[in-house]
Amino acid sequence: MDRIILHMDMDSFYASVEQRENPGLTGLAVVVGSDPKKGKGRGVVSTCSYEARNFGIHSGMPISRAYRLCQDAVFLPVNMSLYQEVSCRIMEILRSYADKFQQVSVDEAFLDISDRVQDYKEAVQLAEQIKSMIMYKEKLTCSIGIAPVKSVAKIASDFNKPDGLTVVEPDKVVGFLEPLKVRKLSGIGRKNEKILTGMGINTLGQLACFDENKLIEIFGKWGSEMHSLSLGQDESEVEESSKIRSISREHTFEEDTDDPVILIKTLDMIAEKVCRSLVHKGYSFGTVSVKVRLEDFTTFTRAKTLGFSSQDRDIIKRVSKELSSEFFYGRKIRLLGIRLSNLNKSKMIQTTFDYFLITT
Ligand code: TTP
Ligand code: MG
Repeated sequence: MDRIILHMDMDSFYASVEQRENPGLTGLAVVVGSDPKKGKGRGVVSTCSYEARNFGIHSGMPISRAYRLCQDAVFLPVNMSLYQEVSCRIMEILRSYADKFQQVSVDEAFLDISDRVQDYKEAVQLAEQIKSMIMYKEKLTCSIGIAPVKSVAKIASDFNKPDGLTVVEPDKVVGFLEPLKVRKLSGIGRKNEKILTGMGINTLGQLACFDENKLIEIFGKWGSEMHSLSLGQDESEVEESSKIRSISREHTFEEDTDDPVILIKTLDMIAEKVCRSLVHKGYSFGTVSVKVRLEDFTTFTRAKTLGFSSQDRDIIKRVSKELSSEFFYGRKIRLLGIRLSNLNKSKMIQTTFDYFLITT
């Protein structure tokens, strides 16, 4: 029997939460990012409201560029503990609507609703209920895609944002995918897109018509997978994400260095990245490890267990410096890395000065 899969993704998530918290921001161009300093900081845009998107601002853009595009925008720092708390509540709402549930990121989840509804008409009603419930409880909008497989449901939720609801019934899947750019397929990033367009493949329809063996020659196993996905064939199940054991990031220097300023700056940068990934995946950590590889490739690791669970990037920065500083003098370093382990899925309660983590 055909499955019915629902994918939900919140609209301009961090920015919408900020607008909800401060109704004075409704209808304004709001940019949320690290180090915003009223548009003059050196950080990047995490996300922005749809009003700000009209000016060409988007995630990943330097804050300074966003400021040049729209000087009237309101620039806000990332209040991750708040978004995480809202995310936890939204995920609880979603969980109650499906037997099989899979949270994919802080604002996105799959639900297998095959056992809850008889057909696509009922699926639409269920999606409308979910949207109303999220609006009622959290005063936020989301977009939903419904399709027989996960990859198509995900594309569908993005199809008519914000506040969208897009349904792709089984007999419409091939026609729906056909005109879309290859980049719409999750897994095809900028690099693969460039290779594909170089081969004359711009759309998923063109990818579907392309010789699968040639794709395998170029991309290996992934070539065969992307070919199936372009035809809307995706067997993957909705399942609770298997528990991740650790999250790590590394940096190899272009030139080996013993400059403590560069080393500390790099460690901070790695800490930012690894923390972002941790929070995005909805985890807290109990242990920080560092990896230091010297110019002769000897590699050292050091670890510290906190005794509590945290998502605090300053703790990652402080502990990783503490653990690696013994290597920062006299010897040239080739690579630095940070690993967070002892991970827990976490719910957060915010207090005035700090937040506590409740492990679920
Ligand atoms: P997305 O769902 O990709 O974006 P969004 O919810 O802001 O907007 P959309 O309506 O297009 O879905 O990401 C969810 C949150 O993750 C987003 O609000 C902020 C964060 N994020 C980053 O911090 N950096 C990034 O580069 C991206 C893409 C998202
Ligand atoms: Mg989103």
